[in-house]
Amino acid sequence: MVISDHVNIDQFMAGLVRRNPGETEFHQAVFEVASNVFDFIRNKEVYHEMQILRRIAEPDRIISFRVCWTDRDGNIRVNRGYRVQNSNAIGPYKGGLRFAPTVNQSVLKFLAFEQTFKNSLTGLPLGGGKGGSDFNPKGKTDNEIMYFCQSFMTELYRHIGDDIDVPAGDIGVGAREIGYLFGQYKRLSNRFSGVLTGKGLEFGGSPIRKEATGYGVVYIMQDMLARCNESIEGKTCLVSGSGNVSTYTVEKLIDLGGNVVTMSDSSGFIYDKNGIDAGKLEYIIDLKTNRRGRISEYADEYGVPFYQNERPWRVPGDLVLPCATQNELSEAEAETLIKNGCMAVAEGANMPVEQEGVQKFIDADVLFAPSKAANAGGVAISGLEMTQNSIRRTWAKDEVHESLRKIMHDIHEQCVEYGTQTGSDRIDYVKGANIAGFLKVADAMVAYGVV
Ligand code: NDP
Ligand code: 2IT
Repeated sequence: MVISDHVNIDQFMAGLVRRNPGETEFHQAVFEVASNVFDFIRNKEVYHEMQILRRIAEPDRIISFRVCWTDRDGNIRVNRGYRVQNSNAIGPYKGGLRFAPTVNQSVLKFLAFEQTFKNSLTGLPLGGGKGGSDFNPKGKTDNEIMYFCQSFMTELYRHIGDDIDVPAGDIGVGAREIGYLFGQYKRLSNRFSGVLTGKGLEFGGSPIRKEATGYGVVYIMQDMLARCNESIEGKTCLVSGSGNVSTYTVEKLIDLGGNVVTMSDSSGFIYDKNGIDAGKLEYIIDLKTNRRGRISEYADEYGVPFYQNERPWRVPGDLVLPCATQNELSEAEAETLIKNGCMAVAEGANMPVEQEGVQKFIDADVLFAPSKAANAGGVAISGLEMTQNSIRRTWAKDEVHESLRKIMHDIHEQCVEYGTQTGSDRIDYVKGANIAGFLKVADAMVAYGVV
């Protein structure tokens, strides 16, 4: 007799919630995938028999560890570090590290779960993982950051490796942190290997990696619009965040003729109705990466309004690109954006739009590229960085950039293939990305048997 998981989605979710109490972000991410996949596999017995979804939603392992370090005043500080290794069905675990006080197991499990499908969509041999710490980098000196990174890596290094698990950056982890982490890995292991991505160009980094996520978000937006005979040129664009993903999203939007009027950080947003141009963006990059300043300084510099503790979504705009963090755009804000005439959304951050908000956009026929498709350009170029490291050469910038463009286009096409609605030419990109991402991982798992 076949014992299958022929349960309905409510029963499936009830079990997941019971096994993972209080992990609301994780529940949200699994529900989003499961609601599409359940429908798709209704008549595909093998995925039920092998309990594929149940198994992908249980991480291979979660490593949690103490990170001690000493601050500038000599106080001993204790943080918690994690690595969630979700699935290595199609390649080594791969995904970023996040340093932020909001980090907890639920957030990292949602991110590792999402990463598994995102990485599959890239077409590269990459499994899914995520890690980080509740360490708050804000206001810390360079030395404090370095000591923290060294202590964090002193535990993490025994769990990672170029064929095992390859971390990268995420919120609060950029070029500076990757440098410190890689330096410590090299010191502890006495190996120079591609164990982290997003490295400096001098020590194995890839051209275009720092730009890749943001450029990729705009490329998928461009492809969605092109399918409807539209373009970015002349459109008013609302962007949130002012970190790595946001800045290169804005750079590419400007390049393609978009008029970007908002950017933000966790303290509020600026509204520049004349548009952020290349010169103003240079100011933001210097402000954020070199001076580690706040977006409110832009308002002083250019004489535009700054709205403290507010998010940009009440500003009217055509294209919406949330690039800061999860659940930063609510259902009510989605309704406001729709009322104000927005035509397309591309999620630069991971799961920035709340579940009910996503449904509002889809129901209103707003083009909607979900994060696992829209922001996959970053990890895709990380995958190419791993390839360059293992063959010990660096490809030219143009070559890598062309690969990014092609990978994003392929992701768009996979969404079209699996997200086309019967009897309509509308594409449900959420459904398309979930199913296309699921299939490759699921088929690999079927091939391995019960492991
Ligand atoms: P950064 O640390 O470079 O920038 C994060 C930005 O988001 C900052 O402006 C930050 O403001 C803002 N932000 C962070 N937390 C909050 C919050 N709770 N509320 C409002 N604003 C907030 O990170 P990234 O740009 O790398 O990452 C941004 C998003 O993109 C994340 O969701 C990440 O998972 C995702 N992503 C990143 C990739 C990458 O390659 N880096 C790849 C794919 C996805 P402040 O400075 O005030 O904290
Ligand atoms: O969410 C993400 O895709 C990332 N933070 C990038 C992961 C990576 O390994 O480059």
